[in-house]
This record gives sequence, C-alpha cells and structure tokens, in this order.
Amino acid sequence: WQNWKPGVLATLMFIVDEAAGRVLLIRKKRGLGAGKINGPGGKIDPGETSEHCAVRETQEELGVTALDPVKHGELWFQFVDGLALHVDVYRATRWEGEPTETPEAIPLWTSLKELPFEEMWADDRFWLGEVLIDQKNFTGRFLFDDDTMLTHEMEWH
Ligand code: 6OG
Repeated sequence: WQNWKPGVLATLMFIVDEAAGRVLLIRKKRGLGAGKINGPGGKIDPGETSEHCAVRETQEELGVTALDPVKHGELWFQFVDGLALHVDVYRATRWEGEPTETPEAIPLWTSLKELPFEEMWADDRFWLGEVLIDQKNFTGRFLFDDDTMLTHEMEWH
C-alpha cells in the first residue's frame, strides 16, 4: 500500500449540528455511489486543495457553506476493476445556508444515534461514528468489488 498512487482524489464533508445531535448527509442522485446515502463531496479539481474541494462540493450539492472544516481521516479505496480512489474526510460544526435539494443530492439531517449504515458504502461502519461522535483521526484502506467490501485495514491516530 505504501507506494500506491490513486487515480482519483476526492473528498467527503460531514457537517455536525452538535446542539441537535445530528449530521447533514445526502441521498446522492448521480456519480459514483448514486442512490446511496453519504456525506457531500466529490473529486478534487486540478490545482485545488482538498479542503477547498470539500467546501465547494458541499456548496454545489446542498447550497451550504461549511465553516472551519477539520480533516479527520484518509480513505484509500481500491476497486478490483482497477479504479483507485483517495478520499480526505472533513468534519465541520459551523455552517452558513439552509440545505436545499439540487440535481446532485437530497439533503438529509440524520440523528448521530441512527446513522443509516444499511444505505451507505460498506466502509462507513468502520469509521463514521468514531469520527462524527468521538472526533477520532484515522486512515482506512479498503478493497471493493463493485459495492462489496472484500478487505479492510484501519489505523487510529
Ligand atoms: P463523485 O462521483 O461524486 O465523487 N465515495 C465513497 N465514500 C465512501 N464513504 N465509501 C466509498 O467506498 C466511496 N467511494 C466513493 C467520495 C465520489 C464521491 O463518493 C465518495 C466522493 O465524495 C468505496 O464526483
């Protein structure tokens, strides 16, 4: 894994409303993982920082601006068909704007106690609660065959 170079760089943003105990998720309408629930996010543009990408994608998908995002982890995905994806994971507790449906996503405020893992990518069970609730930092490496997770390795820092 050490020298592995991913083909696609992407981001995920999780906006947490600490007072209400909820997180802003999306039902994704198109792109990789369409139909699934995830955080907003997407691919990094050439020359763009990953933090800028996470904020921009959240604006594009939901009309919300995340303030002071903090990076909590890195996901490394290898798909058996050859696609390799590296994803930086951000958490923010302040934001501006009201979440609005767009052509890309439906907003879903979700209780932190009832994260909808059955409708999310299979890797999320291994890190999402720890990041959102316990504010842990991690690196995760996962091998997927389409939607099926074959192997996983987690490191907590
Ligand atoms: P667009 O197609 O929207 O970028 N993504 C994944 N997220 C999780 N939690 N698990 C996976 O397991 C994922 N594969 C991709 C990263 C893709 C978006 O989908 C996320 C990006 O936010 C394999 O441009």
